[in-house]
Amino acid sequence: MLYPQNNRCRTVMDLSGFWDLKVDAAERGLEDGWSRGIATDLCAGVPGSWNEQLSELGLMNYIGSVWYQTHFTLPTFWTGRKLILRFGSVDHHATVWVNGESAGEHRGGFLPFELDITDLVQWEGENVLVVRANNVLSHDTIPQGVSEEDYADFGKERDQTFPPANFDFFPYGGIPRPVKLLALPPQYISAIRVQTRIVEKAGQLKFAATLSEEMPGAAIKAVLGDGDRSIASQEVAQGDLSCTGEMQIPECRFWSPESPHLYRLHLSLRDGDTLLDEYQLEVGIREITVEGKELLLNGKPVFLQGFGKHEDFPVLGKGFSYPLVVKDFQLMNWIGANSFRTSHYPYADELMQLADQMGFLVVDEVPAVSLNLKYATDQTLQQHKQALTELITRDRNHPSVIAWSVGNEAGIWGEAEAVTEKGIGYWKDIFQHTRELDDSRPITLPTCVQTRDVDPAYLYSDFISVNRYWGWYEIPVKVDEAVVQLKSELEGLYKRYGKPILLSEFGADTIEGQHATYPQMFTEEYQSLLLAEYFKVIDSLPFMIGEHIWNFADFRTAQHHRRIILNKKGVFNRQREPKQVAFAIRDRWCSKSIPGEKSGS
Ligand code: BDP
Repeated sequence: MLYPQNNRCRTVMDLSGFWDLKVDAAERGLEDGWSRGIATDLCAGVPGSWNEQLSELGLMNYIGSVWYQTHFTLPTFWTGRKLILRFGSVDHHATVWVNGESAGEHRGGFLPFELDITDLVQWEGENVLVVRANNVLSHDTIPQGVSEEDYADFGKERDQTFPPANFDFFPYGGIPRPVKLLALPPQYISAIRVQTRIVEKAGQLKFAATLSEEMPGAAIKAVLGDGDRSIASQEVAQGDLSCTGEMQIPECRFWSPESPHLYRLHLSLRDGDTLLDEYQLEVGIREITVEGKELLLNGKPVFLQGFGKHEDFPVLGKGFSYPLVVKDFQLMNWIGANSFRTSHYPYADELMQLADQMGFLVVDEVPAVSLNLKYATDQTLQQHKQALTELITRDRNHPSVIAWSVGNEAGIWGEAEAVTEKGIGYWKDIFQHTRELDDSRPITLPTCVQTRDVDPAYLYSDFISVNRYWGWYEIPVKVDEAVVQLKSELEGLYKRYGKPILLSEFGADTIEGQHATYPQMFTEEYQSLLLAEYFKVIDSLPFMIGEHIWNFADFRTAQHHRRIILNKKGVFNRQREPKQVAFAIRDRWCSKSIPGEKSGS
């Protein structure tokens, strides 16, 4: 799926704004004809989650359907164009109508989808766009939902959250990312895939453009630009529905965190002298591999220093905000981070574009968080595969994406199925599906302590990712004992599987302003102590390829006695102010002689 772009052949209309809103707690909307239009005095900001912005109307903890509506008028010069409605994401299931006619639906949040509405619009007067967003999750969805019966089944009634959530972040709902209407030419480029490698010190760029239909006689002209210069060009004729080509760049500036150089690949689709369509893609030329105990970027070892993050901010919920992304990335630069994981779901397209520009190394995660294998069904597997397909087709051209994370902490419920036949078969299938979609990046799956050293993730991952809370959930307060466990566990995993390891989560809840002269959980000193001791372990193990602290910033969770409104493991608070530990991390990460490389390696 190509990100919307304005150019000589394409136009984008942004539908962000105040949309009408009507809550459908009784699920009567369909029957009562709301698809033709809703009558309401309420509105919500789109993009945005409905929860915090409308908490006064009782929507803070709402799980169910909410109907949204907006209007748009088409410019006459769009006549004859193909009209595509594009949602950056709807959490979690969307049903869409235009002028009362069904335009389609999409299951699964956090990922974009497009609907062709060319035949549904009217050219005179206003068009009515109605969307039903529903955030109900179940055993069959990705992520999975959870119920009272599930807690009882596992004897974990005290772990129940409000609203029920099978994960440790707030179950927001709504339309959190931009909605756009695209006017495409009748014949157009529908997808582009680029793959880059280094061959004998030169850059190699392979591209494949898919066309909307067969166009005998049409050809694609590809021009690779660097600043004002054109450095390579090629014309390729159509074979089936796609045009493929390959370029060599002898004096190549490879993409890396220290020098995130982007070339511009401009593709134009022509039939003789007629320009049918064009698209310009920013491409970074780089290669990422796992060899022995190292992660190599452009053939050199790279050490991932950064965070697990969340999309979360007061009032916005998971709503996209340009300034917030800039702020977070500036803070990551300030602290010396070169990497982050999109825990626990794909982040907004726009954020990924800035990661390319600013040179962050991203572990890109699908929303399969805390999968409970006991309850997983064929449908869960299908949804999981669909989410992976959508994620990879959306993000495969980003140089910043250096690995796919196919889930997070399966087996956290302690169910036997996670590590026996069912779990092993499930993950084998998921890893295979991912590799078929993209074999140019490593694949990983962060594990939890519950699945010990027999998690199927270890069998199939190219590098191992472990989330560990020794010194917090396990062996709290006795940090010296905790890190002994950590070290012996990491050594055991390396010995058994022989794969490099990323410590993909570790941290301590910390209330800014709380202090103690002795080890006291929740104080700023305790967070500093725990992280410092973890760093010593990491530095002593040659097979470690990175440290992702949990979390970049405090974030809202569902209500539970374990959480004081937020998960407080942030190095920054929810408003993005630094806690005390931020300065020590900055000293560590900024003092590395070569940014992005582990000192002494
Ligand atoms: C890990 C989860 C993460 C949680 C974290 C925590 O991967 O989503 O937020 O624990 O408890 O198990 O802080």
